[in-house]
Amino acid sequence: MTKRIVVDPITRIEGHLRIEVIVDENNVIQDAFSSSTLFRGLETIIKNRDPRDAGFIAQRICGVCTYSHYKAGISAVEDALGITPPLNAQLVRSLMNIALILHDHVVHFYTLHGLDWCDITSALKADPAKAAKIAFKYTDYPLSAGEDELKAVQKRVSDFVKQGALGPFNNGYWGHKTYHFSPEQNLIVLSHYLKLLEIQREAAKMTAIFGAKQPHPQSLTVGGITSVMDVLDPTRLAEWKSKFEKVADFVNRAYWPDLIMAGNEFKNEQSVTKGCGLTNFIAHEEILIGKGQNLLSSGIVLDGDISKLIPIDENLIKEEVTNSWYTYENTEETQLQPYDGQTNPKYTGFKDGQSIGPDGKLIDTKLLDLKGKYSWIKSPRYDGVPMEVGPLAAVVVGLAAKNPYITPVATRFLKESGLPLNALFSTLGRTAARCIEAKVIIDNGLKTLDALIENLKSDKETCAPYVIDKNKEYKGRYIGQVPRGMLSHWVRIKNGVVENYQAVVPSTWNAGPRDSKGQKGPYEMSLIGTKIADITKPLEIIRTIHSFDPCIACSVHLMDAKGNKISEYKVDPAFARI
Ligand code: NFE
Ligand code: MG
Repeated sequence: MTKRIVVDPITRIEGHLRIEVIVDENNVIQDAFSSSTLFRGLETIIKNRDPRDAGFIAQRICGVCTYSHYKAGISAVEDALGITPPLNAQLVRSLMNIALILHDHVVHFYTLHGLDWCDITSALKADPAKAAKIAFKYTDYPLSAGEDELKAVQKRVSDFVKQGALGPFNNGYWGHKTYHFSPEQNLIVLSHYLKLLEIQREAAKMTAIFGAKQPHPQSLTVGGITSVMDVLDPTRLAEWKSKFEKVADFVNRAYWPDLIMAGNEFKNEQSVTKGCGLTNFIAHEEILIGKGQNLLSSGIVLDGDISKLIPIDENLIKEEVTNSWYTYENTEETQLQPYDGQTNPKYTGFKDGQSIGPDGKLIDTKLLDLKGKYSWIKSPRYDGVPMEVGPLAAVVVGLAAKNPYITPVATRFLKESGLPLNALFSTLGRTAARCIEAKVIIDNGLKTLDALIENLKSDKETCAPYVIDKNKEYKGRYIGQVPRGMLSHWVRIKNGVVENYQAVVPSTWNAGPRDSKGQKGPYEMSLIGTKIADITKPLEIIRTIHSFDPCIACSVHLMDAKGNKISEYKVDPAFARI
């Protein structure tokens, strides 16, 4: 007999995500459903506004990758108006993107995902002297892993635990059999978990140097940038560089070795190595390091075949809403290209049913309507096919493109962790790919700063002039790569205002529900075949979903523009998991 497991909400992510899976009598996942239960509305708000404001409003799509949507909104309007921003502006935008991606990746692995790999309670039993020695196995210069530092970490956390208030560590599945680090290895990761709190501040400041603040920077404008005084001030450039070096040091001496250790210790854990299910990947070039030169590559890899790199035809990017709480009106099409995309909500609710309760017994509850609409997220498709986006896609596409920056780093990772190439197509590979991408960026990010300094010697331009002709119609888009994968914004301008605006966001690609052909999205496919060791503690589901770094605010980007109450939600703590 099959049983339904519900995890709602998945925490340590942005937004509200519900996962329902169906397991067989051996607790192996047979089917999976990804649902956003959050409703917002930014695409609609941008309509009828001045196009120069689109980026400012679009960045409110998210509180995490605010800058991604800001840059995308500004760039889409520039594309529509035929504006090329000066090289200085392009390079400064790239410095901000570097800062955001590095910030997101380290925060993701430690704050959001780390406790899926690291068992805090085990770390408290570790021998710090032994742990300090073990740290040298993974790097010649371990960070925050000296014996005294590790003792202090242990004391700090055990004092906290003794108070009986576990705080951020409450409700964890400590002792779960799919944790594979030794107590000493857990202590090393725990030490980095705490150290990261300092490092993430430095990374956030890197964006603020050229953005005035972070989150929600303010210095991009259609045509260029406004942070001219910062760009012309050598001390500001040096400040960015010194913070970059601190983050780079953390990536080299903590993040990279910890992921090598995870590769070593989890390589036989079925729930993280069993394969993605869906092995279609799409990624876009990004991270300008010099005029016309990007660190990351564009393209598509189908069925995990990295011997073939397929170029992207952007007309084939479409979204459908068959299983999403929307309708398409005045059209026969099931999928719409984003220039003509629609955002019309149609909520159909939940169904009565039974699922596994926290004690393993069946309980009556509200469940997703598996035959109907079940998510606020749309289903993006490329040429009708679902695709995974994100750092794993960037690495896979980079390998297919023989990208000279990505290939050696990915190869080194596989060698040091002892994993075969096909191990990349898994939860473990997805988590590793984020670290590989971070390493590619820290190895090359200063090229962008050097290119800016060099260009400033002969060119001080920061903004291109332009006019908006109210009698003309325009359309344009931005397609690029942001922390969670390929992002595109699409705008039509008419009568001097935005006529239509659509964002097709990384987490939408990954978290979207089935389409009219029954093709499942990447989250759903990645769970099928996973064996759950204990159905009352579905850590395997959480670990795999966290490996995508979900951002549900981004993927829905819908709300009532007038601030009206649309619906009321009550979260049942019985289903919430850290
Ligand atoms: Ni809200 Fe985002 C990123 C964008 S969404 S975090 O990265 O765009 O997946
Ligand atoms: Mg959208």
